[in-house]
Amino acid sequence: ICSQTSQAQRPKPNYDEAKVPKFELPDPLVTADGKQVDSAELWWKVRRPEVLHLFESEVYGKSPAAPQDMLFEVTSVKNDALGGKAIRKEVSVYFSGKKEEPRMDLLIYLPAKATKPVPVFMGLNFYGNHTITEEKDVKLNDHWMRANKDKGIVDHRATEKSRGASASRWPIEKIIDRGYGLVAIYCGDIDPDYDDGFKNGIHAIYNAKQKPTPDEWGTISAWAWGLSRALDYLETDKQIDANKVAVMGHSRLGKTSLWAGAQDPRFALVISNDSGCGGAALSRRRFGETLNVINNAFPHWFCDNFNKYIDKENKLPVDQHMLISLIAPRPVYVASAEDDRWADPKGEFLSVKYAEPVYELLGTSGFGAKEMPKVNQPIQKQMGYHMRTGKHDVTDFDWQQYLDFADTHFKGS
Ligand code: GTR
Repeated sequence: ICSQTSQAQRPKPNYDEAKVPKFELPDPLVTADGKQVDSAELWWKVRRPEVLHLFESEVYGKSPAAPQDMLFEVTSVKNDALGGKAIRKEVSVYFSGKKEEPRMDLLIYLPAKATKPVPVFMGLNFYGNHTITEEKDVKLNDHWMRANKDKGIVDHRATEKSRGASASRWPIEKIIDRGYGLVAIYCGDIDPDYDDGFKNGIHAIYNAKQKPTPDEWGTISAWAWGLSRALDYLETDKQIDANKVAVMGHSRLGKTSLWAGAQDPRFALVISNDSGCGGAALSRRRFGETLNVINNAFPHWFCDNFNKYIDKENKLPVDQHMLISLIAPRPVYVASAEDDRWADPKGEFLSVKYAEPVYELLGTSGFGAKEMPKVNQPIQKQMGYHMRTGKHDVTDFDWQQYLDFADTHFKGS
């Protein structure tokens, strides 16, 4: 990675709306050769593949196809989890088809009283599946983790102290009570979150001989790829309705849920919680975190080509509203938090708004909002948005909206 700048050289983030530069966004509905996209057919045949390719080659990097022979192993089933209201399963996914690393573990909670396959939320987490639940008999993750004493991570490994450390972000019982399942995966099972030159995680299989080229997958693409592999498993699980999988992620993992949903049309609903720069926020606004900051702090997240646009956002052939447009016509929900200015709430709102023409072209109810709504006033049509009070986090308020949104789109209420 060529353009690392030292801490001292890095510009201060801008939080002043008056200092947001003037910019013109690329039009999701104009093809590379200047044709107006005025039909669904032109969108599907020409423009959508163009936009998808640009995100692959210039932003996140292209991922390989699914492996031929993955191995799924159910390692535990508990029929009376959560005091009897849930069925809990753990499933290991072996990417090479053999019982060897890299391996990704799924933790699955399903409503015990379900009489037919259930819709599920699926989401990556930061410190292992055992951190999302208070249940003590869930397997403790055995892979590398980022340092975090508060979360009980010692020498880059989870300890018993880390059990339940992120439970506030995953209201499992509420999700179950509303008739949904939850599928959890630790992102580092797929690719550990540090810049190791693409030697570990899933990159170890595909990039053993050669590191990714400038247009090939970084870590966000690897995580998104892993989500699709988890969906491959869900398609084999008779207790789950694989046509109703909502992919949800927070922050860097919200960037990932958007990219996963953009690439893989099997994700029926997509949720981005406080995803910010490289997620839902428009790069051209340069508000809060910028391309300069993110590519220097996390050089492994994006493909190397993304560095070309540092401080040259106007040269980007896409902006993040076009990422959202790739999800059309499927329901998409973007959430911001008022105090999370680093993630640029307004830029996140505008991405939804500027993706709306594609949702309209494809005949959906779109978004409908011209101006940013007041705090804690969700907008929910085919596209959803809210800015809640509070900081960068996932709260019960956020989940309340996601559950309501899923009810509308999955249950028709
Ligand atoms: C920050 C990063 C953000 C966001 C966040 C997170 O350090 O600048 O882009 O991804 O981490 O994932 O919590």
